[in-house]
Amino acid sequence: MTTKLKAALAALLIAGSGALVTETAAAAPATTLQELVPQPAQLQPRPEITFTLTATAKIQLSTPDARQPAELLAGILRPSTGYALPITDTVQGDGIVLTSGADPKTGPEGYQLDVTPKQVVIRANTPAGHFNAVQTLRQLLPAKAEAKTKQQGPWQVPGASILDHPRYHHRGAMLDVSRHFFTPDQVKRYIDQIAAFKINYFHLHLSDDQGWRLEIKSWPELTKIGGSTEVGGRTGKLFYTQDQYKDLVAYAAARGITTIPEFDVPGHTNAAQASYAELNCDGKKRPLYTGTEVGFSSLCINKEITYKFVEDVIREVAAITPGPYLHIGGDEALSTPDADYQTFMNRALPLVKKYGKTTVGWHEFVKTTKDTSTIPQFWGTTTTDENVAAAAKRGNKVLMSPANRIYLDMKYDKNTKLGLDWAGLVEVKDSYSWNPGAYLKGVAEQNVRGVEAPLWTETIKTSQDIEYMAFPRLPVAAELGWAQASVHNWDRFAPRLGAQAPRWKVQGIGFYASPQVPWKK
Ligand code: IFG
Repeated sequence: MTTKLKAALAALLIAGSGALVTETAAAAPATTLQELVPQPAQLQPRPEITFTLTATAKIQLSTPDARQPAELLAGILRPSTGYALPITDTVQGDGIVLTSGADPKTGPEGYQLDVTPKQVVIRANTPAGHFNAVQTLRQLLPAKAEAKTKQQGPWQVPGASILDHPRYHHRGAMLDVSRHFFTPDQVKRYIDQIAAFKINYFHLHLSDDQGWRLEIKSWPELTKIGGSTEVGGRTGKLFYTQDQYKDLVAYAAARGITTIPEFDVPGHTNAAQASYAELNCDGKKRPLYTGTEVGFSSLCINKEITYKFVEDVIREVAAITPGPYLHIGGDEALSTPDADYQTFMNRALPLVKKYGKTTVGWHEFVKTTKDTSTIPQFWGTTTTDENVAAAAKRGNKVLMSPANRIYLDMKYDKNTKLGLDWAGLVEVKDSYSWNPGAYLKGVAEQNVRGVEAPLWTETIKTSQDIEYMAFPRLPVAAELGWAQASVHNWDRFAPRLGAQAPRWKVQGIGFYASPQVPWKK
């Protein structure tokens, strides 16, 4: 019954009987508890409790695990509330407490969050748990908490007891900085945006036919020449120095995110082959390429220098990548004969191990190895792939990125100006309507490592372009990666997704207002 109808009915009763009719209890107002994305595993509303963050509140830590998460939270709330929000090492008084001693059910990435009248108490047993709790607390506060300038309060958090933990370990976002180059600040903006949804892996696609984007000291022409242009022909110093890359890795880590750098080999290599003649079988440099075709390039499989090149790249990148993974690409090697592809992987994969890292690769590579520690990233548009199923059977964990579900560069519909449509048109509901744990034949829940949403940038040039394509489907990927399979239901999820809109507006995110979603004003 609508509130208006209730009021009319109450008025009628009063008019009719003359007796004072107590106002029918209005339905509990929708609070931010019903708006959380991703949805927590366990949430018990405590409607009798409301916490209000006040000017004297402190952020109180009882574990060093919480230091960086606390600083992240303070960095978000100090500008919008105007409060000092000092971070203290003693737990005492009003404010936000980050402590250890979480229920073991929270596992390595979960947390508990309990709202009391004077404190919001976060318990987690790891830094990851505290980072994830901070992202939830952000969403429990009013949307204006996201503002960069001082807003009027009150800064209320609805009463609740939350015990949360993710469905999958790997919840990823990929940004292709090769087709179009993005500055460190543009990359950091995207890192900020994915962190808000508990994404914990950031995959940087750093080389392709159109650009080599990371300085390799032993092969300086890779960026001097290979990093001098992009799709469409813009020229400049379109690459990251190693210091800039390290800064991006640290920026992501300060938000609980592990960076996975990708150097795509043996295909997608024109930028490298335009930089060094000796990397080409005919000893001639390739011209720089600013188009958007794929599959025409291949390293020269039978030349020794190819493997010196690959080893030098892996060595230098591994040395500045604290995370355990390197991505070697391996996709669309259409100009590399199968036998040569096998030869190449036989030599490249051990090099990743030699430098202490674990290989991630687009799923084609997995037919070349029996190493079950390697991670095939499935990007197909089918629901069967015998090589991936065979690998899963051997014990490889599959990272799910089906292009016709979660490629963020796919057009939403035929009117979408940006993006491509080779995998089909992918509306928001299409991105949601699949189960990563039962999508690929022979790849069951226990064979899935997680979900990653790639954004390829053939047609994407600005942060606004990134945000139009990533929102709202990136939060959808985050929901699929985090929320329990049991709550997978579009009719329940869509309103939660729609309730994020005020927050995104405050953050200046120009999202696609899909007609499929009830957007909150
Ligand atoms: N496939 C290519 C990408 C990019 C993409 C655009 C993979 C693994 C099409 N490879 O996706 O380089 O061009 O949607």
